[in-house]
Amino acid sequence: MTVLIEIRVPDVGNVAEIDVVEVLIQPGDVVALEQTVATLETDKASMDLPSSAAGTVQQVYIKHGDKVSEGSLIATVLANAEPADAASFVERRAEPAIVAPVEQAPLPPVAVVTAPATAVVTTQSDTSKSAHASPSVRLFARELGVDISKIKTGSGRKGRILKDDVKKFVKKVMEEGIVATGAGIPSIPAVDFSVFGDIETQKLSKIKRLTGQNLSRVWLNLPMVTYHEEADVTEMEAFRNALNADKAKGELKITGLMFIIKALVAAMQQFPSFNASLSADGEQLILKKYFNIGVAVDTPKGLVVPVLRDVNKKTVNELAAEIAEKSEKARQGKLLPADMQGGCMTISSLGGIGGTAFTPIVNAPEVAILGVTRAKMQPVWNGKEFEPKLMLPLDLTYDHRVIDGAEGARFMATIKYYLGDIRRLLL
Ligand code: CAO
Repeated sequence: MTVLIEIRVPDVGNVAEIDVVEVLIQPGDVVALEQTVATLETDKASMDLPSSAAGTVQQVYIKHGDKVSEGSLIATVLANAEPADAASFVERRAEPAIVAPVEQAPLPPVAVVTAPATAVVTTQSDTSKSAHASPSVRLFARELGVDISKIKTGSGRKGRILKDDVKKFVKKVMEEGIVATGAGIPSIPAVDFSVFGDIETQKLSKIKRLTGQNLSRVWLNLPMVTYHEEADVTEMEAFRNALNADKAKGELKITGLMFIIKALVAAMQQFPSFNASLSADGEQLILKKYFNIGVAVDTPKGLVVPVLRDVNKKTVNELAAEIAEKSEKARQGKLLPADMQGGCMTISSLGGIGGTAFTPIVNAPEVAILGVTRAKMQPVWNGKEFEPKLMLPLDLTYDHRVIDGAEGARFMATIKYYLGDIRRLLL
């Protein structure tokens, strides 16, 4: 037999007006016996109102901010009961129940019973040492391992801490944990720098904050190795200068980067594990059949990585045009999220600025990144004499879970081979 049980405010002493500070159920919810359905508060006490029946909530008669008093109807719960129990419920019925008819498909006979709830009451003097929160919220915080006293103020009336405040606190700690402390790694202590001299505080740009989170995540998750090499680009540079000399004034110039991208893709075609990503569980390698290359672009607001698609199908001139267009868009902050997705490997070129070597961080879930610094003329021994050669420093960082050292070295040797004579890219 099904019975409709009313949950009412129990005797809480001579209090005329009790505030409803939180309603934790809605029609259709399944509640367990003793599960908290609402939190009520008087000037002196806070109380969790438990459900006096297990079943499905039919109707809720209160909302946050309402005022109730002893006997006020809180909700009705449709519960299954043995006939004997139902009879005793009906006998226990204390007052005429004012319940809206239950509108639903034909059901077994419904008996309406009133089962006064026994509220769990906490006086505020009991909790004066701790935070302003109801017992159910305290319990919820304890279950999550949250020290509720760390939540300074809540969003409820008079700064009461609500369940949502606990959830927000956990979310914040998790996010900060990833950035600041990683997996239980001690955080860097806060220092009051103003003690040592004048300071100014600037908010980090959104790009820097997001990049920072991503880089910290990669740093903590990937075992990375960086391998350094130098490629002889003397002939490539001569060819590039000849190409640019042929270009009309104002026409887009070719930089070494376009050839480096081409050489990188040729190497990826020979070493498929560089054009891959690990599955989330780390058990499988997902091999990609397309060749999209991300190019790190320095912008006033921080680093962004537009992706050049299907690089294997594009000419050097097409790549030059696309890099010019996308880096300009990046610097104007006009890149769309889709422009930065789908990369297979990234190139970070600092060659226009300088440098001899650096250790770029893999743009996971990619498995490797190629760093480039400034080419410079060097005397290179050819077995008989020193020859002046333009040497380009390259830095390959890879995820050691996917790529082993020998493979990394062979991959780099392949890039070097193509850059040494870019005609080989035609073969
Ligand atoms: N060696 C010597 N000269 C180089 C060079 C290298 N490795 N790379 C570029 N140059 C030269 C170019 O030939 C060009 O010379 P000219 O003006 O005489 O033609 C000049 O430096 C400027 O090049 P550029 O940087 O404008 O062009 P690019 O195609 O090489 O690079 C881009 C384009 C978008 C990658 C670059 O502008 C950029 O933003 N780089 C910064 C990337 C970055 O911040 N990486 C760090 C990420 S942290 O991991």
